[in-house]
Amino acid sequence: MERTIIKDASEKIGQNIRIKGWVKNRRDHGKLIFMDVRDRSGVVQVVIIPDKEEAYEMAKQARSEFVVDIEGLAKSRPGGAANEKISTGSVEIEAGKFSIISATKDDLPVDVSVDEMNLNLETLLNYRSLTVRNDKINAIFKIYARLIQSYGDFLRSKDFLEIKSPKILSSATEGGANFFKIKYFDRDAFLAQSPQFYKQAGVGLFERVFEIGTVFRAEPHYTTRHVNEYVSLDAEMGFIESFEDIMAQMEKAMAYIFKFIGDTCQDELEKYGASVPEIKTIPRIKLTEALAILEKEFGKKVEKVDIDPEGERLICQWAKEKYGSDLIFLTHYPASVRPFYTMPSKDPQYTESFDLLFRGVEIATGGQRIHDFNQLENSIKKHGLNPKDFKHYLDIFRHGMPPHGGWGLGSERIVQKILGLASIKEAVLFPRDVKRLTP
Ligand code: AMO
Repeated sequence: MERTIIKDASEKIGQNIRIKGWVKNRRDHGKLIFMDVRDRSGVVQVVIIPDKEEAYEMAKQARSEFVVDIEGLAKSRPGGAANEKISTGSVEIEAGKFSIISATKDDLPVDVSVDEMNLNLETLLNYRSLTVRNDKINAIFKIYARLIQSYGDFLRSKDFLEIKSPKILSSATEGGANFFKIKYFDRDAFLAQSPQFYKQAGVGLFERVFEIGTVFRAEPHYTTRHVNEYVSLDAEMGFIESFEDIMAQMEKAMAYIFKFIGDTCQDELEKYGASVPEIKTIPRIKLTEALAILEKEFGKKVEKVDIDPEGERLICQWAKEKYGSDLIFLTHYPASVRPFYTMPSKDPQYTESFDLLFRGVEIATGGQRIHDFNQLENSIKKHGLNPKDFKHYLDIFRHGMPPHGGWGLGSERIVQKILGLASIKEAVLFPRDVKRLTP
């Protein structure tokens, strides 16, 4: 008999159906055995009665997380339809045949059948191949997948071409100290910190490009917002009038993504009591203004050049109170804290760049780039770097480049902030941090 996916069982009441999945839990009531069985689409209750002798003997051996194959009659579940909150829904299957496809090898280290596992982060991550089976943890990655899907869908609809750039590079893209050096045959190479140079090359080739790709950061920190390998959602577009065009495009992208997640992930969001913001406009203020607000409104002593994590949290709180917005753009970062490729403002102390903050955390950086060869070469020198080391990057600008810019958006931070997860690592299936290279 063909397999029925559990969510379709409700359309087959009165029929014999076959389901396959994992035993979520087993409850014995007198002579009856009840099991919740889970597949990719949902959970259904199965009842096994002693009269069906063979099935009953097999079911007696089954334990949580065994993989099973069950045939039986799909019946309307008393009270189930009336109470949609019953997690296993309105159907019950009365088993006629029961077989075990795969048993668990050892006792389970954690119980994944409960609504709230309340595990510490280490345990949650150490047993990833089991803990993600929990419905609430599983939901994180369904939302993550919708984020990736909607990001691509939006940019394709705006005529951006999807590209994939190399992650093994001959030099560190963004400079700084947070790059991983690797052995590449008989020489050294670096893992890409961002697709920055390649997406700019993409503008010269295709005008508008985007990339969804893994990047690597050798940040030796233990924070709730850094991992050493993350997926960056990048975009880059040509023929802009100013960096306002980029923020406008980004605003539309965020509005689309949040709406899509809201529309498609209601069940998943509910498990966290979470909601997505509804975006109309995202307020934009200069970084210098933000720093002044922090000083005036929160009495926060600030550095004159940049904003720290506490400042980001407070300025988001301010944006929420003043504009009712969960997001805010901070613009015109000082040239001293931006990479050499950033377009300077009329006042060259500042740049045509921005950060996007969401619920207290920076989720994106972007801006206009220098597109003139000579200006770029000078900027490289001004930053104390050697243009010879950037030969291939500079080549991009030899053959005609339009004014352009784009952004890099941290995918995991978005999901972390949508769901209110304590650590970004909860939003990564198999995260990498300073200590963690496994599982
Ligand atoms: P930046 O270095 O600010 O900019 O990175 C962009 C965004 O990537 C995310 N991010 C991280 N997420 C998790 N762990 C990390 N260690 C980590 N580091 C960064 C953040 C951040 O806002 N090339 C520029 C982008 C551009 O201008 O287009 C860049 O990479 O959400």
